[in-house]
Amino acid sequence: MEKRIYILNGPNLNLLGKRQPEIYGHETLADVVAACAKVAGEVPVRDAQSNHEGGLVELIHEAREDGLGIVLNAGAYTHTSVAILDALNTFEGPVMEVHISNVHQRESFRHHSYISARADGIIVGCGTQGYELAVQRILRMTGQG
Ligand code: CA2
Repeated sequence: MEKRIYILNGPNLNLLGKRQPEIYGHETLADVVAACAKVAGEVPVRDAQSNHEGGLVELIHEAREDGLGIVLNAGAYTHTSVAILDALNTFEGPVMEVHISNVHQRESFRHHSYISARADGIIVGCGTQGYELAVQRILRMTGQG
């Protein structure tokens, strides 16, 4: 079965490029996915966004079947969700945690991440380029880049 790189986004990230550009930039989620697909080259990408915690858990379960690796920006669930951490712990490939903003320069409730305990790498504060860097890292970790 051909494996895919999953690019998963959590709540409100469907608004990327449409609100708060001073924090999250001008690129839309579609722009971000297109840039990731370019970096991934021959390796297919599967992108999805959910505003629901259970939706993200189910997408991670899907990745258990054919995921080469997961790039995850869990949005605000990063700071609250043991369920997403538990799901990630059932996935065998590399997991890259991405945050567009530098969460460490923001409110203290954004400084802790449940995802980080499982993530193989964490990219924060690199804007939407962070997703491309994460894809590049998954390719390298899986011997394809
Ligand atoms: O910096 C990030 O990528 C975050 O994961 C974004 C989350 C925030 O809760 C995390 O602490 C850090 C919020 C996503 C909201 O996305 C929007 C995008 C455009 C406009 C409004 C919200």
